[in-house]
Amino acid sequence: MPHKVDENWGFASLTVHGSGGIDPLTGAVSPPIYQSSTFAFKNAQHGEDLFKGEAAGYIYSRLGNPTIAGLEKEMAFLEKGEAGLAFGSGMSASFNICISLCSAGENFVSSNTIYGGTHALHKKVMPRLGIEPREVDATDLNNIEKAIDDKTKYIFIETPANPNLSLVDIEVCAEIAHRHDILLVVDNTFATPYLQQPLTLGADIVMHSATKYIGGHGDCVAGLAVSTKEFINHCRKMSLNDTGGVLSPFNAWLLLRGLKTLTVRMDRHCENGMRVAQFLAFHPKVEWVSYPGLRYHPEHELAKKQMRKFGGMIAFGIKGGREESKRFLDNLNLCTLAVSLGDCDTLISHPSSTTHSSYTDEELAEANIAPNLIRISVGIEDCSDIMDDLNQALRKI
Ligand code: LCS
Repeated sequence: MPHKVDENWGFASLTVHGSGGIDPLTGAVSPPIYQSSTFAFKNAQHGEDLFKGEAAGYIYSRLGNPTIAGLEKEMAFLEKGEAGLAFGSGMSASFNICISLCSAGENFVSSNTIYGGTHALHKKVMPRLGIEPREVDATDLNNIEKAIDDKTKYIFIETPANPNLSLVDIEVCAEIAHRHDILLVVDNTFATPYLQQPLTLGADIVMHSATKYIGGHGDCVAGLAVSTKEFINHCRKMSLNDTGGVLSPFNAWLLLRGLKTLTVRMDRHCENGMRVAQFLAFHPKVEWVSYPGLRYHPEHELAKKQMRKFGGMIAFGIKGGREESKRFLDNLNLCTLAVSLGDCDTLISHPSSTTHSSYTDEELAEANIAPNLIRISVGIEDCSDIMDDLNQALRKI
């Protein structure tokens, strides 16, 4: 069934028709879910050849699966990389990337403003494997450069960062990495490939918690990475196949379905995000707002340079203390009080007591995660309803 995808199409066309496209066997427009753990060999020799890598084909779904392969190909396409790799969660992606690049006795340098689970992976898990995490304030790239030594294997950044929406200059960071002959890994979860394509800015590996905007509907946990064929083969064979944190075929299908609407969802998230950020910025009960689209955001110019639009994530602080924040959150109706982000539904949370509770108070201060920081993942509802809900809850403080 011919289905030619032209790489020069616009992003929306690529997400709709992407390389996970029409099934060549049946013409099914929605990709089939190969819900099979194992794949029959034609004969004993075929089994041996597949294991030796001398024949192409599927063996066992921990090692590869056609539905998952469709997703990996499509994601590589959208991130403008050579190959993709799917994982059972974003954390599995982070862990497997790390152990593919570092061995005991080596280190990596990371921004200190990152998802709390990634911070816990760095600080609690990797040292037990003899791998040293060096977390620094990456809003000043001199700190990154100073932390690099001859045992450093890669730099890890999240931009925009969870939860305070600070930005790191990907291009400059890639220059630093390459000057030291090491790799740059970018967590692109907040931006998605529609808003930002780190590989085109010089990064070597891009990763996602696909649980978020890629899936888009809050119905599956998943991770993705895109890089060169060489790195992806290495990560698959030297780490993921043996550690086993793979995605299920059904969840791969959910992500392929999510990708079809990525562009329209992101346009709406961005439009609502900007309006909610402006509304909060002028609200008398709000102390501060961090949204890359606001002119006074410290990295607004950088956001314009490396992002297409500014996204749907906002951090803000309420005047007063923890009690005022709790009263505000407890009075919301439309905005759902929950962790995670990137869903159609507006989700709101207090990171320092939830997603970022792996940080000590000192680490929170160093990472500029304020005690009154509230994070909102602006959904795709009618924006006036989101703002009305925020307004009525703010008025109850
Ligand atoms: N990277 C970023 C930027 C994230 O926000 C998350 C999860 C991960 C990686 C890990 O991905 P997962 O294993 O959950 O798919 N962030 C969450 C958050 O902010 N609230 O709940 C999960």
